[in-house]
Amino acid sequence: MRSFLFCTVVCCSALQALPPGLHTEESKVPDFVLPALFPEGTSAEDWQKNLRAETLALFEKEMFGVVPAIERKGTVELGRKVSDFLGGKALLQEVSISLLGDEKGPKLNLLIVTPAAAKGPVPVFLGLNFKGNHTVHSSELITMGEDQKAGRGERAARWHLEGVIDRGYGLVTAFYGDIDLDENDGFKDGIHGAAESPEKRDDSSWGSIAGWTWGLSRGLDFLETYEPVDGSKVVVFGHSRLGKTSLWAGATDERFAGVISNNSGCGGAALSRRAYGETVARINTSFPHWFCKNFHAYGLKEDELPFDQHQLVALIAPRPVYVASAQGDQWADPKGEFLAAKHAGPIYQLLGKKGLGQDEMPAVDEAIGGTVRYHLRSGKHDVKVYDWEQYLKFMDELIR
Ligand code: GTR
Repeated sequence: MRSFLFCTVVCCSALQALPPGLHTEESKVPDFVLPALFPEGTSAEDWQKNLRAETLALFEKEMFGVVPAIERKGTVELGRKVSDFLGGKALLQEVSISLLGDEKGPKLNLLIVTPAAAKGPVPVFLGLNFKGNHTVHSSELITMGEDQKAGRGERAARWHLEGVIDRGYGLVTAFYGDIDLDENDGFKDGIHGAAESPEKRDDSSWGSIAGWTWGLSRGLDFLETYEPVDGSKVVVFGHSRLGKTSLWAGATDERFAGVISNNSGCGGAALSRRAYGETVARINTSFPHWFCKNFHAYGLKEDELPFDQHQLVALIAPRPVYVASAQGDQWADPKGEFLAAKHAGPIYQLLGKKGLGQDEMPAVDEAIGGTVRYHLRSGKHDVKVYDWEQYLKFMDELIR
């Protein structure tokens, strides 16, 4: 009873803080019908050969935007190498990738940390960070990133670096602003402006999430050539807006062995049609640059979307995917995130894998699932040790 009362109080206070027109009340969720993943009678082969590509193309055109043809002549410069990092248990390598092979164009600065004791190439987590590589651990050996306002190790709690290394995995990260600054600047800066003149853009041109995603794939290009890493076991990870990005990266680049999407919310794993917490209208007002212009037309018209976010999760099949929510993150609609993971299940079954394996949301702090996994962590919008413990298990059981 006590915990029920507590939940009521939390929900009410979240509600008061919400902007007008938005809510976190289950009773206000409209009735909706989810678009079918595939027509009845579809075979695994039909999905792989045609339907998957058709679904992907819809998300491209109507939501994340189409990436222009970019001549990939990225050049790589090896930077700092430390063979006794973290007291000798890890190898650190920094790498700078000129994304367009042009000294003046954007550079993706990767921080790669792998276990020193590894007997061969290791599976890794690859994820963009919000504030610079130097924020993921307090060590002075990490080159200070672009955003020098952020302190060393400021975001260490979100990265669990030593725990990852101790378990035998690697961690690879880069500042997301290396690819495109998170600003609504008419796509003049970053990879968009460098790859294509802003005048050439149309309503289906790529937004920032597609830009970050494209950059992650360039990171993967390098990891495929870097000996300490097993390029066939790179799991793309992201939190919040970067959790939306990790889902899109897994959908667009099938070389990613798995996807982890932490508290991704609207435009990520949360079903748009629920319009609970952050809505399509709201996200396009607050962050008009994240998606393509076509997506803006679906504000308050979620029913007209030709897809919903369960289909984004389905695009990752048959590879492992983890969708994680937090109880105090009602803005991201935990139930909507759960439902997208659940309703992606039939694709996994079609391809011979197990989806979530249960229809009801699990209890708080209980991880569930087969190849599709889900949990609802207690606490706020964040990445905590509990989340990482589940992601390490996911690595052990589904990737390693
Ligand atoms: C919020 C936004 C969310 C989420 C989050 C984040 O302001 O409304 O969609 O992505 O930012 O990325 O931190």
